[in-house]
Amino acid sequence: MTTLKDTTYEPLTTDTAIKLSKDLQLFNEDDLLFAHEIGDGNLNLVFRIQEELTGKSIIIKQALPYAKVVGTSWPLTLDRSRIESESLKRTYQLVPNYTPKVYYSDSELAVTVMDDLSHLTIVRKGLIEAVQYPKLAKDIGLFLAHTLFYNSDFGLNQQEKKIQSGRFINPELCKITEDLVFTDPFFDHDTNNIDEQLKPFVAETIWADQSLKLEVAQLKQTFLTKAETLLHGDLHTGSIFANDDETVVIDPEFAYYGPIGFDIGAFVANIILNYLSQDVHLADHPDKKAEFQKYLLTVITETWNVFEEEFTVLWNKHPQDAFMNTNGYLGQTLDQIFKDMIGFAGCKVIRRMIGLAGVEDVEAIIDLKVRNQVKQRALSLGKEIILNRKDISSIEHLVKVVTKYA
Ligand code: SR1
Ligand code: MG
Repeated sequence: MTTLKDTTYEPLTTDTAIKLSKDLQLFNEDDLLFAHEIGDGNLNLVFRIQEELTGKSIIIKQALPYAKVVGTSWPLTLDRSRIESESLKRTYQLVPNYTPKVYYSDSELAVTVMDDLSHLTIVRKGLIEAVQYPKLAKDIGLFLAHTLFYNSDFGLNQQEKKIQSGRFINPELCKITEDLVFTDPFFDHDTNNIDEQLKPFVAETIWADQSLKLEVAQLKQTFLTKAETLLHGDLHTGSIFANDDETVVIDPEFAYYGPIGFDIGAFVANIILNYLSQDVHLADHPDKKAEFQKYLLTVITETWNVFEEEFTVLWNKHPQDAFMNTNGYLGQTLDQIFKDMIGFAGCKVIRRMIGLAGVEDVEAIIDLKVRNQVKQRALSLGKEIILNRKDISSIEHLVKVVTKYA
């Protein structure tokens, strides 16, 4: 019998997704299964397969040979599916509580079959609704410390790290980040998505500022060359599922060996954007707004503090380099990660305001004039933290800068 998993690449349909899950014996042949395509990201198909009687369910994610957000005119490698499943498996070894389990992956079909996380919500959606996730900051801080440390030369055998980094060469997805995060938003580029009313502000504040461009050039160079650790590569709040008790990180198709500060900066940037958007979403509920924005600021500080504390514990517990007990080395390393993190957060804030892929937190603001005001504040904030990142001395200092823009 020919099973689907023996065939060559074709985009799945709900019927073929059901067939694949039966071929893989994840369900019985006579089970009554329902499939829905639930993908709302920029790139892939995502099917939820559920058995009617028991409610048992799985997710089948399949890469398309193009970027869904743009269409077939933007071809995109299917190898990202292999990268994603290998990253999920590696991450599951390190932090199983924060990672979906992969049941099957196939680089030919570009599919990854994994845990269904429908009992959780996407953090971006929850934050827009002003839902507080009590464990989010601690969990993400621990996730970051363990993944970033144990995939780096500080925590992984240094020969093994070189071999591992070879499996995560991800040129096409890195190119997306190089263009959409570090280049296009800083020029009048046709991938940008900018309302005409906002354009003069962008031209003056971002495109004409040579000192900003000089800093972004350095940050881009860091992204291009600093192969410190295996990154998630796209750790925004849409890549995190959570509820009161659990936090799970998904979607590492942008995984590659890059600078430690990058994932932390991505997460912080997305919290900042939600913080700014709440000025509008919660404008009619001032007490709730104050409380929720305070919560968001604690997410930023707690995430960094937990990351720093845990990274320090791991550094002392499992050092892989003879110099790691040298006085000052840990402090210097953390200081550099902190400054990189702030710079990357600034670039990510700016790209989400004027680049190809916006964020719902801000795009959901219906009144265009009000939305543009929020975008202006975000752009100014992003610019300030990029320019001043070397003088921002602590996470509390960063938070203080953020509060100026609310
Ligand atoms: C063409 S992909 C656009 C964006 O979506 C992903 O989530 C990444 O952030 C990428 O830059
Ligand atoms: Mg994604």
